[in-house]
Amino acid sequence: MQVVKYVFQPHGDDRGQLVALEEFKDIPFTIKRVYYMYDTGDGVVRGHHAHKSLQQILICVHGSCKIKLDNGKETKVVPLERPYEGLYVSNVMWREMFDFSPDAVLMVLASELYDEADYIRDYDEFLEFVKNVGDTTDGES
Ligand code: T46
Repeated sequence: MQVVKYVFQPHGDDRGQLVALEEFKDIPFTIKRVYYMYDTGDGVVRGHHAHKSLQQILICVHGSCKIKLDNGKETKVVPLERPYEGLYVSNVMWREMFDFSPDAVLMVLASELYDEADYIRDYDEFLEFVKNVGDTTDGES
């Protein structure tokens, strides 16, 4: 599985840092939705699902967390601990978010509006979906 992590350009000066993200320049899709999670309790694991079509970029804009990616054949754990790094999560990828620091703010840029019908919440169903669609679209080899 190929993990795609973007390193964005911080525009720093003596006031601090600023990161700007533009669709198709820094982000490989149209950004239709932004959401973020914070105040995540100790030991909490979020996610536990995949998406049929949705593509996303996860950015831990404050604090740190870890993302487990599972394409049905392989799993990888990716730490997110810098506000200028973004993890690309393709469709057909099981994800879990865990090990949130108390101050973590995980922001997500999404290619589609919220649609419950796009979620696969059952792991066996996910494995079946992977089998039927063939390889995931994350460029793995
Ligand atoms: C994903 C990971 C990284 C909405 O009303 N609109 C939204 O856009 C989202 C994302 C959620 N919600 C509601 C649905 C639930 O009642 O917010 C509640 C929590 O959502 P969920 O349990 O799906 O959150 P996570 O952290 O398990 O998963 C989220 C995204 O849903 C998912 O697409 O890839 O973050």
